[in-house]
Amino acid sequence: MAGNRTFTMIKPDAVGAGNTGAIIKMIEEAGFKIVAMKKALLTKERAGQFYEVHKERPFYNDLTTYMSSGAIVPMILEKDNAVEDFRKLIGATNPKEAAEGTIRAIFAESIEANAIHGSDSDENAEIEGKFFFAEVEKF
Ligand code: DGI
Repeated sequence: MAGNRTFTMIKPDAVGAGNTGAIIKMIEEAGFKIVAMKKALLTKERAGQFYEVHKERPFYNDLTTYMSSGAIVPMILEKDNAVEDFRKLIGATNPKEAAEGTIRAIFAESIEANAIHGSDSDENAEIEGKFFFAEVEKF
């Protein structure tokens, strides 16, 4: 049986630093299958929609400016227990607290420019995947 799915995007700091390939390699080596992938640029407005749940937070304006500052690489990934296992692979939001060997521990620059996103629930994985991809782009 196919595993379930999560959504991720490699963020502007990591794409800009040329770490896209190294991060995708870690994702595939951890057993995730890439179901959909592209390179994209978010406008500040679309970044604001993606992070709508954070709109009352003090860092919302900086976050949406940062997330629209350069290219991102969104992906839908498939694996058993995808959401939880992927959050383990990327590590804590703040790279100073991220476990050794996690993607954020290796590649993140700061709590804001933290290299990669990972959905926090199956429901959000579905919503976030639809934000970037049409059904015909998923294989
Ligand atoms: O699910 P996560 O990405 O690990 O974390 P989250 O959903 O709590 O926050 C979404 C993003 O917002 C996070 O990846 C980086 C940014 N962020 C979260 N907390 C802070 C923050 N940015 C700043 N500048 N300060 C924060 O305290």
